[in-house]
Amino acid sequence: AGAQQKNIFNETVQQKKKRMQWWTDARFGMFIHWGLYALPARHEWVKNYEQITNAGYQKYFDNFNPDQFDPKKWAREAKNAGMKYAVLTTKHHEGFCLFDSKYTDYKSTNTAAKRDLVKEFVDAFRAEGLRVGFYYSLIDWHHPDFTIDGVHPQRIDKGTEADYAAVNKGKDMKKYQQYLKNQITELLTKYGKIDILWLDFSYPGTFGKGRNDWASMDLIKTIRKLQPQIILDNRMDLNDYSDGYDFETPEQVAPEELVKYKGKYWETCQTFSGSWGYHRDEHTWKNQRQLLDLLITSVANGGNLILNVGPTARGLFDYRANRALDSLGYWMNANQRSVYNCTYPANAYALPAASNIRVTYNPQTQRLYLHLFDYPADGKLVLPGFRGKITYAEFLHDASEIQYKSTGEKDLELKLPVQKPPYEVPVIELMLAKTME
Ligand code: H79
Repeated sequence: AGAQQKNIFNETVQQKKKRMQWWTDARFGMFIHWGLYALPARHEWVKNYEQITNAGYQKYFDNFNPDQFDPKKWAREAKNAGMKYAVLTTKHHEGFCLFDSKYTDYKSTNTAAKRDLVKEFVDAFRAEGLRVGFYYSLIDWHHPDFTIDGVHPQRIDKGTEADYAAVNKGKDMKKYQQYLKNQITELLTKYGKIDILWLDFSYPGTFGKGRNDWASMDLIKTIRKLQPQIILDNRMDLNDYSDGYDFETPEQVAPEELVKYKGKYWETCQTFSGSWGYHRDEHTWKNQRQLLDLLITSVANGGNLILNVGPTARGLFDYRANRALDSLGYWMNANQRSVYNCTYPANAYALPAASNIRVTYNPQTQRLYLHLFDYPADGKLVLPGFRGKITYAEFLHDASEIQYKSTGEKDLELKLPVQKPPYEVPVIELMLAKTME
């Protein structure tokens, strides 16, 4: 046994499990990255990548006018894709706030939008029965007290230490800490119950920022006090405390890497095309198969997928996002039972990796779901070691029986139609003979 992990609060494992239940059942959410960076439309890090000053960035604030913003439409689009929750950037690294904060003028109410966009988002998504979460950036490239980091090897503006000292003269991170706390308090008190808080991000070290910069320990106490049920990501640099966060956040990783997180609470976040903010000229978008792979492989390893949309500066999901969401909705409409409330099965129900079948399992109904990423050309599917393990087999999308017989010593052979069903990844539902240990 390893050293006992430190903790801040007194929640038991069972209490946490109960608090997390809706989230682990939901499995699939929508991330929404929206801010002034939708105007340049060339990545949400544009201000940093191109070293744009506040003055140079001002034109995006002056021209922000999302005349087609309709969060009810966003909510319907998320719901139709099978998503159960949504997390919106209330403020990204650029510092622009989509809500009517008392603590800054750099906010949507002072633009042509004239409205608290966060409030409208919350109301619209709640009305569609979706859970709501807030992304809030710990990093802030606009706030006057936020210091510029030292000579980091990965930074493109390689100044000297003296240059940084000059830039940071008179800045006071203590004041920024108070700003963080004030704004998070606003977000957690003015919009009703908030289901998720997604703080982003820490990069502790000589040239970075972490818990001492954000006053994380004080902040997490405020968060837990204001919203005791909220589910919190792991980016405030308190990962050495078992309850310094609720879930891990592998960002833009390949599906093959997700097996590492099995047994933890986790959510992988992913983009359609690479950028989180709307990016006009990024043309390599993941196809339906890649998106299904991310979703199904997440569930098959006991985790969630939060898939990002970057709305345009006018407030619409662009046609590529809509096409992708529609394709997921088509699949989910027929196959969602293998996603919601599901997780990985016991090892005895695993299948050889070469079969390219991802297995999910619903502990409540004792059903197993086989996701066929490869479809057998002759319709014969052998399940090694499955003899005596099931009482019935059917396709999930139409509940049509799949006949099977014993083969070898311990195996089953399923007789699938030679014609593949009209789903990129067909799903077989198996009723288990006995309760899985
Ligand atoms: O909001 C989305 C991204 O904008 C944000 N997280 C998702 C959800 C994100 N972007 N990048 N990252 C998180 C990680 C980036 C790390 C680095 Fe650096 C940026 C490595 C080098 C430049 C900052 C400076 C951290 C280390 C040096």
